[in-house]
Amino acid sequence: MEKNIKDLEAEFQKRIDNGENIEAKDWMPEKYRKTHIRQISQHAHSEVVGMLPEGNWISRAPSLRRKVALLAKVQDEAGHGLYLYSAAETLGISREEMIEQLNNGTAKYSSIFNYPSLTWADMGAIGWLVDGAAIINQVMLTKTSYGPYARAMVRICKEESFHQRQGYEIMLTLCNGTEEQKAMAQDALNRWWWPSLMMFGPRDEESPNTEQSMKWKIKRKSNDELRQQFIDQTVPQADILGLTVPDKDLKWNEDRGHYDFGEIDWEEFWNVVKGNGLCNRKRLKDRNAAWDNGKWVRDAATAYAERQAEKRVSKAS
Ligand code: FAQ
Repeated sequence: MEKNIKDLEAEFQKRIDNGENIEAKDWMPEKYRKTHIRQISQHAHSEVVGMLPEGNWISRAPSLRRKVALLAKVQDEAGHGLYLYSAAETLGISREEMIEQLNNGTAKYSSIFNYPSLTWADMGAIGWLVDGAAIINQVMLTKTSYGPYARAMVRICKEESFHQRQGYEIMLTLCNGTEEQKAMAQDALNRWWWPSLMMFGPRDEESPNTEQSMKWKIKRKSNDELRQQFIDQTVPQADILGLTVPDKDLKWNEDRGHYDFGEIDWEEFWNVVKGNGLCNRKRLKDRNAAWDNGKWVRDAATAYAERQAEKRVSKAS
């Protein structure tokens, strides 16, 4: 006898509760599939758009060593985008559809990449803070319930940890340098601190997706829990650098065992998410140009693959 949807859903939830991974060919509720397509594709787009603020500095890195490291980091982000697009494709959406959604502005990507990278110190701040925030969020995702996403995240996290160290080392060098260099590092921290806190998403009570995503173990910790973890971890790192976190309300709370912190400007956050940040339009323009200018490469690769396939067929016959 065919099972009804309620039985299937109950069995599915039981598998999740037992800590089993869900695989591409397993039965899953339509909403679980759609939530994953949404989150994984947004994540992939973030990695791809995330290359732009750093790509801006590759040709201006202050030494060959810095250039090589930054180039490797940006290439890693491209790779992360590709693993993630592949993971999303297992759920029945094509890469072309996802890229079309990014390029026509209907898909979201992380708010953080709509801020400009103005000085070399921004490369330090992005690695330290943005990759630092990304790792905290993504370590949790290595245990997410959807197998292809969880497995992609394992490798991504290893690479993000190199990225974070690369950024912190830039900050450390600047902070041990001249007064002017230290001031540059402080200025970068001032500009990137609050947008980094926004990366974790809205407050839990304003987050429509968290409750269901926690039940399905897509998220293992809430936006606010992860944000607090990031602050508790990062403030002592700023102290080592001798920099001041730009929050007058930041204070260790002995009773909570956490830092208290000031109010995030949520109006700014939603404004950026809606497409009105400092760089939203430029980011989309650049992604569209990259897509259009890369057409000849895609066409050549497809023609080559077809030729190879034809050769295999004629050899076999
Ligand atoms: N920006 O209900 P929630 C990186 C949207 S990768 C823009 O809390 P959810 C690597 C959210 O989509 C960084 N939109 O949503 C790198 C939802 O809208 P929707 C990216 C945001 O999904 C480093 C609405 O607000 N990481 O940095 C943002 O449960 C350096 C309501 O929010 C990931 O994508 C935001 N910050 O939780 C690369 C990790 N926050 O879709 C280059 C995977 C929220 O309903 C250089 N994603 N929204 O229309 C996640 O963990 C989750 O999706 C959250 C949001 C935590 C981001």
